[in-house]
Amino acid sequence: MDVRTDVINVQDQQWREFTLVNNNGMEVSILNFGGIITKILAPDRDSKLENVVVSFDDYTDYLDNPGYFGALIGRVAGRIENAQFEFDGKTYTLPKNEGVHHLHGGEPGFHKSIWTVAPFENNEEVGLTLKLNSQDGENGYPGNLNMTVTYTLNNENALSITYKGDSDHKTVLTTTNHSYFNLSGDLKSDIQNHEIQLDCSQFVELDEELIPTGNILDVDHTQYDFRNGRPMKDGVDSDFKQNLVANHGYDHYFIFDHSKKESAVVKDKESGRQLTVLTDQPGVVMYTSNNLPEGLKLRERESTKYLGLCLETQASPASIHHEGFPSVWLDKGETYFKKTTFVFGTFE
Ligand code: FUC
Repeated sequence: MDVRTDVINVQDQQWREFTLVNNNGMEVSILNFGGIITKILAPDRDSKLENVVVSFDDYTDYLDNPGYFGALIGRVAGRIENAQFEFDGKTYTLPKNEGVHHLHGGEPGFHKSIWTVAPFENNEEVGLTLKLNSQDGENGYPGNLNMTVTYTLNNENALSITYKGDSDHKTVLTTTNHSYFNLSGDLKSDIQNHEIQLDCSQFVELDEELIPTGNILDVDHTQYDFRNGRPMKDGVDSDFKQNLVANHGYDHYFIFDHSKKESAVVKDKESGRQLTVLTDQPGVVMYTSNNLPEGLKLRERESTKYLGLCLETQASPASIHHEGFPSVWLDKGETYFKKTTFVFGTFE
């Protein structure tokens, strides 16, 4: 196992890229800018290592990165309705960076911050510790927040991400990683034939602006029932209102039943790659890149719709305005601790 370090010059900035390598030759590359995962080399059923995430060819494009490729997201992943919230008689106003709403922590959020990174290695794994202090009032959020994110890779081809945070004031926090997975390898095909299994019997209804209506719907008899596996394209071809609202696909928060060890399993028959997601988060936003612009210059090719699958494990920002949703509130002095593991396996 090993950690390689490279220096990347991007305009007037100097970034570092760290590459975690395990004994199977699997590699995960991560930038100190945004904690962005720029590459994951994972084996197909013939042990061929290929990239399984969407990434830019020219790293300068990460300065803009409107799709949040590979990035750490915070303080609050997802949309905060009308970019404001209230507690203790005070209204907190956040930047409106999507219409009248606030998306993915605002600009620059965790995804455009330079994190302090330290590599480490032990008998079981190689990893990185990333640290960031977010000041009281930054992007409108209350409280000084100390964040530590840890990426580890072991010899079982498991990439784990742990998120730890605490604040000196009551605040809101739910973090995630915004990687777009594509198990075909080197973006050979889009993800429409990826088969996805989710341990979820409920999902959150969205309005036309992708804001939760406050209703939680049952997946029964809909294209949202992934409990026994379903190809992603079912949501593309569907005329179910929720799929239409998401621009022909999925962009929804699913609530985990946590009835199984595996919260999500994604399979690509062609390559034989399988991605298993284990998490202690209460749910996941499954986004099938329905709004990915065409023609972006990616590492292997130009972008097209449905090129990546995001599995954004997190709580629900709808909890700020509605009862009964997995909460994003963090009390003063409380420790936020969450872990998600992505295991890259194969099947015959
Ligand atoms: C996901 C989606 C959004 C958005 C963004 C880039 O998290 O929920 O709709 O397009 O990614």
